[in-house]
Amino acid sequence: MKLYTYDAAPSPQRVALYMKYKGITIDTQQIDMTAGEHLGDEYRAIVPDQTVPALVLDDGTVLSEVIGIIAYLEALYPETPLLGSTPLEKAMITSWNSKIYSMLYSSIADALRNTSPGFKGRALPGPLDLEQIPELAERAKIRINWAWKELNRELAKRQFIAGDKFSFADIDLLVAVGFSGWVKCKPPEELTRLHEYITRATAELG
Ligand SMILES: N[C@@H](CCC(=O)N[C@@H](CS)C(=O)NCC(=O)O)C(=O)O
Repeated sequence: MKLYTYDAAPSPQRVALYMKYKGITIDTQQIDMTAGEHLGDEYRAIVPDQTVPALVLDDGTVLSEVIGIIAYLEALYPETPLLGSTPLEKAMITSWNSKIYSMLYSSIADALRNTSPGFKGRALPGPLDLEQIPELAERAKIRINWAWKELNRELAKRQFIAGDKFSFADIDLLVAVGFSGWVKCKPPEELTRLHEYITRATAELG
């Protein structure tokens, strides 16, 4: 199998941190997003979604959703589980993965892509070219700030976001914290539980 990725981008970072934590190595090719390589014919022929990361399996199957890539790798490398072991752990981690995606990734991406000149005409990732809607960026910033408060409240209940063990949902959240810096919406200092959590979860990554 082969992984197409771009180290500087947040979705690829989620896969990279997972692989590092698990000690997995895969034949990897960087797709230079700044040069628009992901939009070129060559990459589109391999990955019609035109996004990174993408894992191409030996039978030609293309996995272009981060959670699909992680589910596949987790089944191949079950040691040190990061998607949970018990039914409850699995349900909690999957739920938080989805929540963090909608609360944070989609709103941070909206804030970035609806204002940045580099994303003019490309307000969403993927093959559909759409114009920017600056009002969506304003709404997105409200959603991001609300998400930090919600997460700070949730973290009163648990050590890690989906339970008392470090999981892939924590990788999702740590990468989202970094990504939020791209739109100057990092978690406010006064959310102390969230900041303590960031320190604790980052330490797990070694
Ligand atoms: N469906 C993917 C989306 C991945 C995604 O949005 N990747 C971004 C990089 S972080 C991308 O490829 N963007 C393409 C573009 O900006 O045109 C997921 O699992 O989250």
